[in-house]
Amino acid sequence: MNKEKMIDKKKLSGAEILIKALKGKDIKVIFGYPGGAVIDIFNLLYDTDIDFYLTRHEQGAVHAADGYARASGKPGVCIATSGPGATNLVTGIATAYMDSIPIVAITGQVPTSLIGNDAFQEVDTTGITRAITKHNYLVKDIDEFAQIIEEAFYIATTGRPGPVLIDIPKDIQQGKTSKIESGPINIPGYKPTLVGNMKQIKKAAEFIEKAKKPVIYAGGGIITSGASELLIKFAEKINTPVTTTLLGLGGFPGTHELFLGMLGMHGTQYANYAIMESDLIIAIGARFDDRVTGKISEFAPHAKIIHIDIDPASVGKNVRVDIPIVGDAKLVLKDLLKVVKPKKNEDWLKVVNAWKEKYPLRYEKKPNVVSPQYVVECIRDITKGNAIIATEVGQNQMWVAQYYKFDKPRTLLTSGGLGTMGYGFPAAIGAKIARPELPVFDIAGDGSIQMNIQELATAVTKNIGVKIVILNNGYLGMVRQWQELFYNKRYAATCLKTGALNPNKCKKVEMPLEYSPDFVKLAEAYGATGIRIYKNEEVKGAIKKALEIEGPVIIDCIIDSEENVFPMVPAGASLRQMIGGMA
Ligand SMILES: Cc1ncc(C[n+]2csc(CCOP(=O)(O)OP(=O)(O)O)c2C)c(N)n1
Repeated sequence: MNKEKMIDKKKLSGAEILIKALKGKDIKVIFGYPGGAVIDIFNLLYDTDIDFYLTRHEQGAVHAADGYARASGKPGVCIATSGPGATNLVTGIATAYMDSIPIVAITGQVPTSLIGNDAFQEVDTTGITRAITKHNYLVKDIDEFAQIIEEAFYIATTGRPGPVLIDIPKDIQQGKTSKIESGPINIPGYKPTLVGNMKQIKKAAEFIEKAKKPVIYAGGGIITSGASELLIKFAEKINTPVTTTLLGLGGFPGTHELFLGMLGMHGTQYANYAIMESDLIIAIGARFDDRVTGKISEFAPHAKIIHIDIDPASVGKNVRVDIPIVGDAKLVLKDLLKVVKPKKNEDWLKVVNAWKEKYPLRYEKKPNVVSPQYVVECIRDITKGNAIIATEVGQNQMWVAQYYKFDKPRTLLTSGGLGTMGYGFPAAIGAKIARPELPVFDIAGDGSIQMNIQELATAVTKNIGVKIVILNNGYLGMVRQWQELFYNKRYAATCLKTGALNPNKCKKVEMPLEYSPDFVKLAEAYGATGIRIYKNEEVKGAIKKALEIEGPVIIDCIIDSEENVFPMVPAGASLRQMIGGMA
């Protein structure tokens, strides 16, 4: 027997099997937080060359794993202890689930003999996460463990990707087995369809040929499947305008002449008009979310719909579909390109381009404050788009979507489906670790950034040079905007300034001393750099200075308290009913 076989015959503990499997999968980075129920795993991690990042909150760990996965295309791995460690992962797992991000979350669990006994730090982790994971496992038999890890990574990364959780009781981590290798994967009922049905694809090509006003509507699936290049070829071959969802941004170049920008609630007027006039929508890797469709019964009233998606459950779920095609976006586009005839669409493009000219995205530069849209434009100009931008949730996120022209896939990290405040900063940390050569920004609101601000300690101790740009309006801005427009300016519970028990006071306080916290001092308290700016003339200098500093920097931009995101389709209205577009 040769030496390798001898080692294979050896018995390993559950914790050893896990580490061996992670190394075998070339996992280089893990984010997490320790505790008694995972101490055996940490004890072994200590001796490996896997880079472990100790975040300051488990939510930070799971978002960082998510940001790492979005930026790199590889699965993100995070680890937490049982009970409160596991529950702190929940928001991040749900965030990844909604946006189809491959994550493997590892949690410790009390020993099998105590499960169900309300043991110390026991929660039913698989029960809690069942609805927000693509799949989850409670390891009950150490002999099955190696196979479970293999399956978990397979499920997380294939088909429509998503988070998978493995809950590992302490006795499984400590027990020993000689079954340390996984076998071939055969999961009954899980066989993702990758290649689209050729008959349907040919039918789609016929529809495209006949269409007079086609629009391509692309989602995050384009980025997941690596189909961006093919999408450009496809759009150019049939000369069809392209609009994307929030998660699809970067899947088609933001500077391309066929690009219409994002559609939906805060989409461009021209993208929404194009959809409403269209006679054929070619949806690729998008799921017709309500933020996109507006009032569903009035969505695209004249259009036939071709829907290409890897997840059969998504096809036809929200809208009626004329040609469903289940398959991987890249493979389907490849086949479609073979059969579709070139097309000019001159008349239609004339109409669309006229809308583009008549209703551009526009904003006003006000004196004595920083314009948030201008900040976004400056970051794009200075980095020439060679950067990764994470966002938080709210107005900050929508200004990024509108004004940063994403040219490349995997350069925007944002919580689309769940809309998780606090996502951006830890995700930016994960992205900077995945792509250290690129500048990474988290564009934030003053509300959202406070949800995971503790990760500044992670960034400072590991010298992760993420630049946080706070668009500081002293409000939970997006909610305040809804209150202004639809609730008669009753700013209930959205003012973040000091002395604001009476909401009306919020309007009167002077900037910036009444803001709490002082983000510059806060940066300094963590050992980072803080810069505050009050005027547009200071924006470029601050961004350049932040980029020159190696470590993490906060730029606190004082913006107009009542700046709004326009245009806007009110919730539940039709895409035609856009308000605030400055014609
Ligand atoms: C965890 C979480 N809690 C609450 C919300 C609801 N919500 C959406 S946007 C928003 C306001 C965000 O304010 P801020 O971070 O200051 O950003 P701004 O809109 O001002 O740019 C809130 C409270 C959410 N999306 N996520």
